[in-house]
Formats: sequence, C-alpha cells, structure tokens
Amino acid sequence: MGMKEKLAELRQQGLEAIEQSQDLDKINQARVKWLGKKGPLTQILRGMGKLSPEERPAVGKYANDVRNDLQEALQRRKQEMEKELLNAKLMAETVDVTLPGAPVAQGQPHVIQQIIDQLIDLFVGMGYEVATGPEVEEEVYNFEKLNLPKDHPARDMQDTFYITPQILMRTQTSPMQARMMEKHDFSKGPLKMISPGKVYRRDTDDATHSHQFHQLEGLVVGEHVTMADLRGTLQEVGRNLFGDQLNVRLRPSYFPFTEPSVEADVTCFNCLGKGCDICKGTGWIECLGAGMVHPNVLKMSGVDPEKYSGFAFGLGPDRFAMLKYGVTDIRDFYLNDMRFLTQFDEKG
Ligand code: FA5
Repeated sequence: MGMKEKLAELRQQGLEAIEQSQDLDKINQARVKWLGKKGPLTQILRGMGKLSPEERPAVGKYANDVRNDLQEALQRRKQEMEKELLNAKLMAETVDVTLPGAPVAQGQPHVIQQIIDQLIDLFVGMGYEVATGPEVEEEVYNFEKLNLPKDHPARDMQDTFYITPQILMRTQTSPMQARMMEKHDFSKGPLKMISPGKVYRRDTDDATHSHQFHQLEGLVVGEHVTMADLRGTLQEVGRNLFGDQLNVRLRPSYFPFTEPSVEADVTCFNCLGKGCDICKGTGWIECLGAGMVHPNVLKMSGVDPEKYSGFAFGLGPDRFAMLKYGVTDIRDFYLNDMRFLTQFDEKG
C-alpha cells in the first residue's frame, strides 16, 4: 500500500474514532492516540525520509492535510460535547415556574390594635392629630397637672406602680392632655388630638380588668367648645364601632380633671341589658370616662379658661374589643393563643 493510501485510511479511522467519542476523556484519548508522538501519523511523518525527493512534497502536504483534518474534527467534537453537557445540566436544573409556591402565613395586627386603628381612622377623618407619650411618666403629668395635688383622695382611684416618688408607670393616657396643651399655639386654632397607648394599674385582674391595658385619650380645646360637641363625638365613636346594635348611655361621674364629668356605658353584649356575670348584673359595660376640661387643668397648662374651653375623654380599646366581638374575658387578649387571636381578621 502506498503512502497516500495509508494516510487516507488513517484519516478515515481517526475521524470515525473522534466522532464516536462520547465524553471529554474519550476525546482526549483519541487526540493522544491519533495525533500523539507515538501515534500513526507521527510514525508516517518520521518515515518521510525514505521517500524519493519527487514524492516527498506531495506526500508531505497530504500528511499535513490529514493532521489538520483530525485536529479540526477533535476541536469540533470537543465543542459539541461541551454544548451537550451544558444542555444536559440545564435540563436537569430546569425550574418549573408553574408549580404552586410554598404558602407564607400572613400575619395581622392584634385585635386591640385593630380597634385602635379603626378609632385613629375615625378621628383623623374628623381632623384630629395623633400623639403618643411616655409610658414611664412623671407624677406631675400623671396627677398634679390634672388637678390631683399630692394627698388628694382621688389618687386612690388609680392604684399605681411607682418607680420613684416622682416617676411612675402612667395610670392613664390623660397626662397627654397637659403635654399637648403646653405645646399648642392656640392663636393658630383649636387643639384636637387623640393619644392611644398602654397604661398600668395595680388592679386585680378579673374578666374586665387587667393590670396593663390600653387607653385612647381624646382632647379638644378651643373657643366655644361645649358638652354638646362631646356628646356628638362620643355618639360617632359608638356608631362607628358598634353600628346601631348596642346602646350608649352617659351617666354623671367624677374625675378631678373634668367638670362636669360623665362615664359612658355600652349595652352588655352578653345579656343585651338583662344583667349577667360579665356586667355584674347591671346590663351595661363601662367603657370610657369623659367631661369638660376643668378650668384648673387649663390654667396649669397655660391656657386661659375665660377664653377657651374643652372636652376630654379616655376610652378603653380592650373593653371595646370585648364588646365588639363578644369576648367574655379581657385576659384572653394577652395570652397569645393563636387560635384565639386569628379569629379577628380585619378583612373578615
Ligand atoms: C380614666 O382613666 C380617665 N383618665 C378617663 C378620662 C379621660 C376621664 C379624660 C375624663 C377625661 P377610668 O379609670 O374610668 O378613667 O378609665 C377609663 C377607661 O379605661 C374605663 O372606662 C375602661 O374602659 C378602661 N379601664 C379602666 N381600668 C381598666 C382595667 N383595669 N382593665 C381594662 N380596662 C380598664
């Protein structure tokens, strides 16, 4: 067999072996086998010296062509292989974007916060500003500036957690009355504010009392503010939270910082007025205190009682939540039992 035939056969076999290589290792082995130093092509090229000078250029050129062909085939096969591997990898990693996702549990505000938010919405709609104040409060603001001087017997109405004789856990949100009046510029118009927050009392816990609970204070001070404004405002609160199902009644009461003072009761949700354990037989549940701001309180906050008058109220969102949802024990709100808390879905 002549040189050319040998080379042609070698090319044929080499190309077939390269074409059949199924992975990168095999391709590498084929390269070593067909083009390596000990491979048949190198052998043939080494034997070139035995050829006659006339034959040499033609055979030499042919041998180079064969080498180039094999090199090209190796290169092409390697690229194909890499592409196949990449495709296989991509297929294996395919993400099915149509699969349903793992559900994420959606939270919701605590039911008492829902009541507070509803009240904030109502009052902001009526032009009130919303203020928050410190839970650790000065005795001066919690009592003194609310017309409750030291040793006044009415201080006994609110058993108190004292931190020092001058600092205490606030027993009510009413200290915000003084704080806001002191800051307000009455030449620019009336003060209308609400202030929600936590308050603390050394109360014995029972179905309607907790030692820590919430209040939402309201205060309007300006020219010609009257008791009729207070009544209308409280009626609006009742209608907003309870619709027309439950009645609201005002009855005379006493607070050192308001004169006259009232308390508002809402029909007991449990017995609808007949009298039961929850309402202690009265048919009503007390849910806020209110009145016309006492002239002494205005004076102590630098407001002229001859020129300005005002009304204030302090309501208990915890009690409102009980009334709205028929919860029979206030302590359930604080136990963090998710089965209880998730019943009050704002959207539901
Ligand atoms: C006051 O705290 C006055 N600061 C309210 C006020 C403000 C009167 C402005 C006049 C002008 P009282 O102690 O009654 O008042 O409490 C007000 C409301 O807080 C009650 O009607 C009730 O809804 C709620 N409340 C009182 N004590 C508790 C308690 N231990 N647990 C849960 N709610 C309570």
